[in-house]
Amino acid sequence: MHLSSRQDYVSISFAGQGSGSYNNSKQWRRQSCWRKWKQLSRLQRSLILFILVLLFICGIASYPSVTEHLRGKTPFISYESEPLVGCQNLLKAGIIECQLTCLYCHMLQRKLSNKRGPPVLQNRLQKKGNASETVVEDRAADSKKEAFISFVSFVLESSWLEAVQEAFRHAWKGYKEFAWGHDELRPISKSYSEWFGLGLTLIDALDTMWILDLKEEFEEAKSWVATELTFNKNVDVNLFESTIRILGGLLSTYHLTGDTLFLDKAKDIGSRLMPAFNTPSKIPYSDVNIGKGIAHPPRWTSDSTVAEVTSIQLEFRELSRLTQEPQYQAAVAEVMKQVHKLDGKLDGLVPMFINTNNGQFTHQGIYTLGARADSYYEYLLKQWIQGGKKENQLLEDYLQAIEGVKKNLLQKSSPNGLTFVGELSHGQFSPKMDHLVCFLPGTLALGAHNGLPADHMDLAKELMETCYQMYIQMETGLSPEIVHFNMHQGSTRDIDVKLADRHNLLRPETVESLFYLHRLTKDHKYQDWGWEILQNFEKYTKVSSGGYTSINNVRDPEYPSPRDKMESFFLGETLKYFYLLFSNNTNLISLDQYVFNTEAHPLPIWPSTA
Ligand code: DMJ
Repeated sequence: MHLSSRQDYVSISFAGQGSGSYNNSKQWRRQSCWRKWKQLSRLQRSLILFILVLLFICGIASYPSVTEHLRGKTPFISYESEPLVGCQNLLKAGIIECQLTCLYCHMLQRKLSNKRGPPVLQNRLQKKGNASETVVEDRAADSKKEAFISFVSFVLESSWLEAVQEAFRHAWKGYKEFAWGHDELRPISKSYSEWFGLGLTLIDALDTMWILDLKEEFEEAKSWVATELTFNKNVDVNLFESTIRILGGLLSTYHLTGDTLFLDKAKDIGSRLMPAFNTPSKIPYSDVNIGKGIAHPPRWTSDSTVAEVTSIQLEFRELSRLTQEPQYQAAVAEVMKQVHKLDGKLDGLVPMFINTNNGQFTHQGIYTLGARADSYYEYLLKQWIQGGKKENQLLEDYLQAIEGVKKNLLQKSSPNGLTFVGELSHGQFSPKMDHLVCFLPGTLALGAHNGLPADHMDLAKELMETCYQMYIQMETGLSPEIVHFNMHQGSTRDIDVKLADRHNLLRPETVESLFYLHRLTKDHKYQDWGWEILQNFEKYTKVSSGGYTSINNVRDPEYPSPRDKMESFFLGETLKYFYLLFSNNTNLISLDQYVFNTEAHPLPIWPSTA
């Protein structure tokens, strides 16, 4: 039998629970054992005792190697393996406390000898007999079950967290050897690519190393920041990308470590990005030369992307709070104020482009939660949370937009009825969904956690299932960049992928949402799903000499066709969210104290006096 989740562990182990004659049979077994023991000759008894002592000594002698294995590189319990065997191994390793050992043996024994019908029926028969005794036994069984669940969770948690640390070390090894101080690793060609020339991967990964407790790696990266990183460079950078990855990464690392090196660097890059806001409309340009202090739009247009100009607010607001210099917050607040008032929205949904000269939406009539609009919605909610839930306009825009999603973009697929978020183009619905949209389940769950309508959580759960299906329905178990859902009666599969959309860039959104869903519902199935996805990244994107690569074809497990690039967000976001997903410690970046920017950098929720 193949078992693939913690749920299976638990249900199998408890399958035999509920028999009414447990106490009597235990007594009977004990008495008959004692009788048999007394029937043995003195020589036989001595021999048995001698063997038991020998086994005990062997057990002690093998203890260091076993514990070493438990701490070792591969998780001790193979996720794919039969869980009962896994538990037996743990028993052999002697890491279960006495009571739990007995509990497990007891359950295993009862499972094997359970030939009297399903537990529900047994419970009913038992309840007919002696009601009060049953209540006591049920409670005892419940607490044993709880103990068992928390034990299994503990073992899985340690081995899964260690697997993420190991993945990070492997990615870091490639970056360190072939791309140190450059923007991105090209793991296949053992080289690097440059985007801004600012050590993007290193900066994006700083707080991940801190959170994953990789102190050595963190220290070497920190010393690069201290000695090598300079923003006094004649380079064009994208305002949005450098804000979320560099400014966001430096600010969060400052908060986690308290080291002012990172705050100084954050102030430096923040102030160098400000020329982007010098436009006729005050809607910022997409690009800025941080050495010359000159900003400009892309060569082919004077438009900026709506998601880009509305997803830099968390970072600039925080910079103002820390420096007590209001110009950063003022600049990004002006953008929100204008977008709030603009015509051209559909039930709170925004178009994808905005003009930097006149401040109006352009290319109107297309509405998506994917590329070019996604984080607008995310930052409405997160700014409201960051500021202590006082800025009502942000909340109203967010709530209206979610209603707009439900009314215009939400549909179900055929044949299995997966809920998905499509797109609207001039009144025409398209069942196309970007992987980027998978940030939405997490954002909805975060909103519900902060007092927004409970049906947001219901929708979050449905969309989470869809995003998971986007992975497991592919031959590699990895999601493509874009999927199309079938809506016609009689379709045989829910998800189609066009040839051009089959790539996977190691993106974080699904893992991010799994983290929120697990953290906020405590349902371990989300961890199980995440573990499955991590295994698939390991299998199809890991490069043996170091690093992980994006791939071209998630539908071809024989040749997924590596793209030779490890995006900085794989370390900044994907691995960080895996770690936070697998951790059961709700205080590890508490969602009541921090809000994550769209690049997974945690920034503090402002204290109410601020
Ligand atoms: C990241 O840079 C951010 O999460 C952004 O909001 C969307 N795209 C990438 C990751 O997919």
